[in-house]
Amino acid sequence: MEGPQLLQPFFLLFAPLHGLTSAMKKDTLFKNATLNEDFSFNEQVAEVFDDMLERSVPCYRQVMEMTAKLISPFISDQDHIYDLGCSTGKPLITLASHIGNDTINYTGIDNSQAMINKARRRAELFTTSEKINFILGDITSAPLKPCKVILLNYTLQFLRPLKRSQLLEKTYQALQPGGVLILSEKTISHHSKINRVFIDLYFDFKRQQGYSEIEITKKRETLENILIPFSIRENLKMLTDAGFPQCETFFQWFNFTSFIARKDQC
Ligand code: GEK
Repeated sequence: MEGPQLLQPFFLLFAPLHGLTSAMKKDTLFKNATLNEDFSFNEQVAEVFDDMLERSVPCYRQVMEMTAKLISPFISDQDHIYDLGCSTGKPLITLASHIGNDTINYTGIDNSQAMINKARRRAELFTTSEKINFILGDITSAPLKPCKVILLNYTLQFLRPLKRSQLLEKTYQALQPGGVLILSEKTISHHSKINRVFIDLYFDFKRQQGYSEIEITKKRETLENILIPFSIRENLKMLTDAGFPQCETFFQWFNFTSFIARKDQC
């Protein structure tokens, strides 16, 4: 996926993105045991966010690469791709370089000013494209133009349940016939023992990523009432209820799952 043959003239400036990755600022936010503030996607979080995500979301890069492969057959020239909850813009900019089609329009939306500032800076540094835009806005109320792909990765889980269904309905309405929604979420199992084992394996993963016990505990406590995961079944039901007739999971790592939902071609 990362060979130079994928780079189109339009994205030639993408090449140093790997350099940027290696210069990512390390996430040590929860090292300080006295940190008691409510979690928000502020300047401090945006600063270390790329490192935080790669060390907190198992197989994050693989899911991004799978997403690029998966959506390619569904898009054609001039299509529009959205990333809702785009954070620092890395997924959308990476995706654009993988797709390598300079007629596609990309829009990232996030309600954190710090994230959008970072995404815009990244776009200036790593692309020459005027077709990648980052908008500050609430994804639950921002209007969406007709589009072929919507990414909604690790963000729906932060919305209240009613808002989740409404947002999925909105994505269904915005997608053109044959368009796809890519949804990735932290998930739970309704079987308590299996759920416990999944969570323990996730904490092992975080330890392997270099997070200490205190960091893991602090982050879990901080996110407890903010990030509320649903099960795979509940997510699939929400997608079906929102109107999507075609839904599949395409990736699962214990308590992390990615889905594809497609609108009929008509
Ligand atoms: C990735 N998708 O790298 N409106 C707009 N943005 C929101 C809202 C909202 N209502 N609620 C939360 N956000 C990315 C990762 S991170 C996941 C997404 C995580 C934004 C929030 O500001 C943050 O940038 C993002 O959703 C969630 O694939 O932090 O675990």
